[in-house]
Amino acid sequence: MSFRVLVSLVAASVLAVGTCAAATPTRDELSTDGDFETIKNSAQLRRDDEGRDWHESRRQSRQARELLLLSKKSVAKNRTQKAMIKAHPELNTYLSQELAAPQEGRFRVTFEICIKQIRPEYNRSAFFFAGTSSDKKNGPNSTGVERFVFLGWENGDREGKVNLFARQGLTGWEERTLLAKDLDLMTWYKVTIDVDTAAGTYSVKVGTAPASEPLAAFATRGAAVPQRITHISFASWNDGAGTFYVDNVSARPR
Ligand SMILES: [Ca+2]
Repeated sequence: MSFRVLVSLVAASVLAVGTCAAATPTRDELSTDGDFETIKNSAQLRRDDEGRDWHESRRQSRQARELLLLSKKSVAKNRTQKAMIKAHPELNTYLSQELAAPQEGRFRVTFEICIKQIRPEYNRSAFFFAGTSSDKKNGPNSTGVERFVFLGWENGDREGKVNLFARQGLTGWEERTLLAKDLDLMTWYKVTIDVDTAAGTYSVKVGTAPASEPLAAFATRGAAVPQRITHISFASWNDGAGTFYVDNVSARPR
């Protein structure tokens, strides 16, 4: 097994997010309700309302959809509202949103994430995707051909630690690229992703650590990488189950 560590990050250099101020919406914002503050309850968060909004997009079953929750309690010092996805070893749950316009060039996505648990069976979860909804089934980012940015988390070597990884090009799980090692469970981290759709690359930064070198967009054999990015998604899978929180999501042109 060989995985490349692109940036030699030590946990200490990755500053965790202390407090979570509400994101200030701007005219340029490609996403909406990034701070989850105006969402009333879990039912509203899951529902795909008129216009662009957060919703559970995989629609596997009622039970699967109910694993997406609006959390109002204090989580690792974040007392504001946030989204939560709960692990289930047989179910898939997606929190997705359509961007204000398809992105064919350069844009940036930022979010804060707090991992509670990555289940050990597959040792991967809390996925983030930027991609499309091209196959018209199971919602955006549900199959490989729809994915451009492909990030996930796995348990670290030591109890309570997690690693952030990317899957580049046609690589399998074993050839994943480690982006940050030995971060802490139940700690908020800010992740910044600079996408260059036309170039087929993106870079990832955690906290104030240096950005990774350009990563290749995810690819599937015999299919083109998405040329227009229309959706962002967070997910837990039946074969990659985890419990995690997300807050202060923003997508903007750059
Ligand atoms: Ca919030």
